[in-house]
Amino acid sequence: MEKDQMHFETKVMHIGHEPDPCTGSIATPIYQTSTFVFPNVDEGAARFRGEREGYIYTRLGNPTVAALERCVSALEGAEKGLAFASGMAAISALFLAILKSGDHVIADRCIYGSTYTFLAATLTRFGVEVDFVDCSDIDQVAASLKPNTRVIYFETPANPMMKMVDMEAVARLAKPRGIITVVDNTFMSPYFQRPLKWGIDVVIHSATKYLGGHGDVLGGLIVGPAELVDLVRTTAQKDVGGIMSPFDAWLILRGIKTLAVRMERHEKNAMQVAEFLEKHPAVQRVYYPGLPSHPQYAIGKKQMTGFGGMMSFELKGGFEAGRTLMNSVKLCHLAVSLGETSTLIEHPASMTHSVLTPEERQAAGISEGLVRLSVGLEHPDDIIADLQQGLAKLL
Ligand code: LCS
Repeated sequence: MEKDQMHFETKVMHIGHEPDPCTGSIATPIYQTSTFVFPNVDEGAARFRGEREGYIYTRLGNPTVAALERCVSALEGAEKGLAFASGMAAISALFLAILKSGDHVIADRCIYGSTYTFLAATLTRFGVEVDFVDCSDIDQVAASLKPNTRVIYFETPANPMMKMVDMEAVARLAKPRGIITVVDNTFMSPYFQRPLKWGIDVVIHSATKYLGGHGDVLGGLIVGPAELVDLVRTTAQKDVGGIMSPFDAWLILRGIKTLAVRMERHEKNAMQVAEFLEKHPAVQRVYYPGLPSHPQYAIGKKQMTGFGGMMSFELKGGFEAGRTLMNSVKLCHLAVSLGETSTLIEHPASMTHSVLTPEERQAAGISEGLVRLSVGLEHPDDIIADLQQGLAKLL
């Protein structure tokens, strides 16, 4: 069967997981090596010139890492992929590779804290202009365009407000102007959302989350057009060096085999938890893409095939109520990160988004009392029972 004809559930197990041609090993071997022996000087030189295929040195490419890159790029429907030590290594390398002093970036205000500070504090030191807007309002994006705009960057759904952005509308604005659109697809994974299908140029993943899926590894990926991915590989990745280790690539490849079944269950559990929270008298507001009360519910339905396992919520008692809840849960772990087997609960204002100023958080819609939940794969009744005993203390 041609690989591009396979269903998603088949691709996760067969692309990047081809039996090893040398030994028949059904599990992808971990090529735990720093360097590769050349048969002779001419071959080594040809590989360095890029004239001949073949491995040189693990910072420049490794077979286990390449297997993961093939797998994720196929899942997203992209030409090529590139793996990094973390999501932040992927994001920073992409920007370093494609921007120069004097370029302008439009980014959503509501994004992961370190992505925000990389754009707001680091890139601006090198003469890049950055405007933060609400990308779910296409008129704001259009009004921020400048002749030197090079990139439009956003997350959908966004961390932590679960705000969704109409990818097709943004791509329509960007394409004729030659602006590169970049979407962080960490929250949905390619199982529920494939941004390239809507005209987006580049997709980012923190593979630490749903792709790895088990809370035991950090990683990041960029997927997109071959020319752009090759540019990142031969510049920012080669020279800055934030590469993924072969063992970490192997762990993520192993996790990806169950991506489809995990995402289905994350979503099923999350829907039940969201419905429970929305009805609870101590809860003010729930932000979950699968609830019809979500302000961008229609956009989510259009561009996603499911709603995922992430949500956030406000309690009527504000921050103090949130503190009581987070200190009272026994099954849910009080921890950052997301998209792993166990349910995680955290407080964005003092944790994942504490690097934003209170004014920046307010502009992004992140209240001081917001609580974020990554719904895991436990039995949903147990997750709900744990939240219920914590919420009971607020009544
Ligand atoms: N993109 C998104 C949407 C993220 O949520 C994160 C990390 C990153 C990129 C960066 O990936 P990393 O370098 O950690 O692999 N988000 C985290 C969070 O919400 N809690 O802890 C980390």
